Amino acid sequence: MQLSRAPAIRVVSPLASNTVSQRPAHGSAAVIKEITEGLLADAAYTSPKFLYDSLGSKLFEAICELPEYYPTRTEAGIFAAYGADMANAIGAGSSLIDLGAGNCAKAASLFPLLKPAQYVPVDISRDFLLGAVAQLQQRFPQIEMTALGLDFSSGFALPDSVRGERRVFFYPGSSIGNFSPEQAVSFLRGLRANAGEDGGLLIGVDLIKDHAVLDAAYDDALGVTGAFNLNMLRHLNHLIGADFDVGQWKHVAFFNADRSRIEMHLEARCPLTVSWPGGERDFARGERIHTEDSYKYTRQSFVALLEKAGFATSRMWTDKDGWFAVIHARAS
Ligand code: AVI
Repeated sequence: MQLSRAPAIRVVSPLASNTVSQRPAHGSAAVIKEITEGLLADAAYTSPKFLYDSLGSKLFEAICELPEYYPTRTEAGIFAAYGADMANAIGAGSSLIDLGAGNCAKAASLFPLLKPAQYVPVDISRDFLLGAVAQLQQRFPQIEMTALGLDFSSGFALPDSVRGERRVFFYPGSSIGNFSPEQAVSFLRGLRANAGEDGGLLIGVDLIKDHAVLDAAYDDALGVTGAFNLNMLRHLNHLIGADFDVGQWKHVAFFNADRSRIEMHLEARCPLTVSWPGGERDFARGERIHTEDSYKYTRQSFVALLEKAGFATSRMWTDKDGWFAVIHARAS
């Protein structure tokens, strides 16, 4: 239960108090400002992007292996069963732009069917991408490859090195669910603008299902998702020089049916104070920091979202239980 009482927040000058943290901050000024604003808000929150430091990324990979976390294997099953159908819908010779490509494995498994003319993996970590692309280029020498290191979540324009015709955005993994529906529409509008008139989108979307299945996927028995969530506190300590004590917090995740989303929070186990250079906040026992939302859609509600963004749905493929959908949408 979330406690509703005025939060005890103090913004302090680093020089005016000897109670504030002496830890060094490693984040940029913009990152420190963003995190501080969230921690000092009445209902504290952080952006889910801070879940992904190097340990967080490894924990997310482990989540994808968990029996409870059905999205990864369900989507992989849909690609395996309907990849040829998808290739027919999209056609050979596209420029495949892979958003959040990571190790490029998902897209690469579709190359023999999709036969793109160009492959453009996009990820924040360009160095990581370059290693993966160098290996891929040897396996698929006929595909032109150009890696882009950028944060595409807040809008982007593609450089001239990306072919202008037949641009197909590839956005698997239901990452679209980590945007609010309003943010998702504006993100998809950005893709639509970059896709041009002959472009499209191949996207993975997690669907609403039995709430117990959803709850378990984000609160697994081994506690890997809990570790993933709690690890954010270590990352915040590094970025803003805070003194979060991970042992004082617990992972909370549940499906909020009214908002059609999984919510992840970190909840204070006892009354505590968190300090960092420039700020300090008291948390009551049971008070939470909201760390992530993962929106779940019906087929109809996601098609409506795509339409709002200027896409027309061409085909949709789902698993036999209707838990997950892969959609090909065309620029309408
Ligand atoms: C990356 N994203 C699609 C995952 C999700 O399911 O929302 C992140 C995640 N959070 C907890 N478990 C997985």
